[in-house]
Amino acid sequence: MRPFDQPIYVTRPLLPPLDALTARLGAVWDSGWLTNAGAQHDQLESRLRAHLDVPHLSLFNNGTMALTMALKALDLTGEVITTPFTFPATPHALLWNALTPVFADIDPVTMNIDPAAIEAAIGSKTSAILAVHVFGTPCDGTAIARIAARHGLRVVYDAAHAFGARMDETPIGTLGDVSMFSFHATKLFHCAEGGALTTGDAALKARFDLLRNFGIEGESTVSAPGLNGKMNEMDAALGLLVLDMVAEEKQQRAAIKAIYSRRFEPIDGITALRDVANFTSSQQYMAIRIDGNRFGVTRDEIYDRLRRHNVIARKYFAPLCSTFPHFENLPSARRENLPVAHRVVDEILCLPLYGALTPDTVERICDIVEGASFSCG
Ligand code: T4K
Repeated sequence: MRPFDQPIYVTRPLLPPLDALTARLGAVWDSGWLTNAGAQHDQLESRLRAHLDVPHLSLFNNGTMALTMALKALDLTGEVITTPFTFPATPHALLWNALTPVFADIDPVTMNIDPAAIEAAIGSKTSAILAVHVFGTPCDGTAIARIAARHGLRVVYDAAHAFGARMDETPIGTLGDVSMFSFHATKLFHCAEGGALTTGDAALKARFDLLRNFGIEGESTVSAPGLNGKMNEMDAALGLLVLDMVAEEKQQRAAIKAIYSRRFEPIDGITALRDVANFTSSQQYMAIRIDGNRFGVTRDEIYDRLRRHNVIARKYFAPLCSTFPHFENLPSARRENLPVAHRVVDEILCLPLYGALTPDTVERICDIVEGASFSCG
């Protein structure tokens, strides 16, 4: 099979018509107001609050800064239980708050942190749980809430992948004390760079807004050690236009995922991540697991073969965070403590998923994946 002429990436950003963006930027130019809670920012904040169906929302300049500020606002101390199977930003936000991550193993199906492993990891210094809705699949929020209540812990969700997801009609951003969303260009909804925190607690929302603006309360009062987490007007203007495109993009992505699922369903050794019951998906990633023993070809071989055909799949989240040099000496980072995560990270592959992919391209990508088995098996 011939390689694709152009690279097929794991995702492509939604791009509104350039003249629509130019018109919005015209309003920004006319106002002479480029950042620090301008009109675009305020409009996006209230539209996202409605879209995500959450009581309070604060915009940030990226998801990592938002998460770092969330942990600061909660005034956490000591140790925080988290997953090793996530993007580096998750445990790094803990380090920037002088908190020690305690890695707990993941569920073999959802790939989210396993509530039983959380419970086993709780110690005298534990102050919170930092869970990630991996690839947009919701964590077991009920079990996590029960554990947190029993041990007096705060709960923070990294919902970077879970924009617009719902569980039994519950908006994902209402779980826990606070949820973080990423609006990076690689996300379904994006502002080029951006992020948000959502919470049900008005006092926490006020704290987020203080911390993202250097801790400045008034012209002559600085009351907290804040940083610069503000979203600028250009990013907010882009976000307002992208938000109008999200519903159609989700439908297109659902159709593409259906093709992948149909093709992989009968194949022994390839498992497509399934949406859990009563769940509205964020349609963020098309993740598959490849069991090299059953399929006859390893994940890495398929990844390389896709690359040779100009398909740039991604091994999110390899390497495991617990293997980074700054974490590997933690007792919780030992391989024996994280057997499921170590297996999953060797099997995972995220395939291209974005609305502009044609069905023909998706079928060809499946052919390449399957062909790897035929040529080597
Ligand atoms: N928590 C979790 C669980 C996360 O996944 C992330 C971010 C965060 C926290 C932190 O949120 P932010 O601070 O980023 O808001 C990308 C993204 O940069 C990152 O936001 C994302 N997760 C992660 C899963 O993916 P890379 O290193 O894979 O990015 P990159 O540049 O290789 O892009 C991936 C592909 O996307 C490219 O091969 C092509 C395509 N692409 C990318 C960009 C930037 C485009 O087509 N256009 C573009 O402008 O991390």
